[in-house]
Amino acid sequence: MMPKTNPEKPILRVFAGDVVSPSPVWMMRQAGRYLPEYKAVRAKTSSFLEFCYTPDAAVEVTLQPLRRFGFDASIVFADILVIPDALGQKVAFKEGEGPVLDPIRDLEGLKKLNADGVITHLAPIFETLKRLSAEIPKTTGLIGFAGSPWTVAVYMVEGRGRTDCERARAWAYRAPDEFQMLMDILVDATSRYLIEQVKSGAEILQLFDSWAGVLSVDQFRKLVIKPTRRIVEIVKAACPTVPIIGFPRQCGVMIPEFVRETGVDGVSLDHGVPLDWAFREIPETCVLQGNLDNRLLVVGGDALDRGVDDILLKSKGRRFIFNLGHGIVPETPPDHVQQVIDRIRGK
Ligand code: 1CP
Repeated sequence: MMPKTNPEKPILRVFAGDVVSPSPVWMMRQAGRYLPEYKAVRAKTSSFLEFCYTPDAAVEVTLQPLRRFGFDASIVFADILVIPDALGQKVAFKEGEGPVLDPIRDLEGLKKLNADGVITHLAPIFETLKRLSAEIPKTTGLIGFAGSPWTVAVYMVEGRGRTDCERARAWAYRAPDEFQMLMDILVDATSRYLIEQVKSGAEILQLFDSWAGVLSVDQFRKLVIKPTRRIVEIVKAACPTVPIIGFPRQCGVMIPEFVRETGVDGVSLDHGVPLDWAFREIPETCVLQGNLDNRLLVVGGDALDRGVDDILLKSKGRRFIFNLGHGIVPETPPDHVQQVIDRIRGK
């Protein structure tokens, strides 16, 4: 169990072992295009990565949802694809299309990756974290994050999002040693990146494994559980008290094994996971986070209230962090976010 680091922050109290009521709340992608004030700042920079590497802009858009909604945690504004960028792969974000990368599909491509400059390249993100830890309210937790090796590898190999990951899955079967090289590079770069985030002020870390659900059981153990466990070990060796949240999206019945084998302190659940089942199957030492359907947040009204109430009922008396099952989508009306916060806090 974690030491009681900062009793003023409800989210850290949950990790320290307390049942906190009402549960702390934050939302994945709480900064972003659903907020007009985000679009206004974003419009000033053409390249999305450059935007992530500009501390003035990144601090501002991280703070925007806190000002509006008073979330219990703030997540540093960056992206999971800064790691391939820092390794020397070409990464671009195209309007309406999302990320586009120069794909890596063979040993030649792997050999071009260079991990030496990762920390220097990502220095602006550490600067953003330092400023945020001075600027956020004293009751708000500061979350740092990275993509998990498998999910980042999917983008590196496929060259884009919205995929069924066929090339990455085939490569991992066809040439497991080569694919392992890629995973090793990512475990090393991601661990160093996360440790530096903690040194810069991150109080909690989240690992996003958005594509974990496409793997067979054997490959899930090899490409999700093992690398996650390595990262947890390396980060904990340097930063023993920082809570780490895993997010193995769409992994259903594999989630208890994921928690047991990786040593994460918390697990973020997608909306397909029955919360009562998760509370039964996952040891109480692991904090659960989740898992409102992000579509309900678009719909609003009574349906949204019922969705929130169901989660509140099932998580009553437990160590829990209220969140979505996946990130806020751009078409979400900001008022619906406020509706959820008010309902949780009984206003
Ligand atoms: O136009 C814009 O402004 C770009 C939209 C955008 C934003 C706001 C992208 C492009 N990334 C982000 C920020 C971001 N991404 C954050 C910090 C903001 C916050 O949470 O408040 C975080 C935590 C992420 C994480 C991320 N990026 C994930 C994991 C979570 C998830 O959604 O599954 C993934 C898969 C990405 C890749 C990515 N970056 C951007 C897009 C549109 C995507 C998804 C592409 C796809 O469809 O596969």
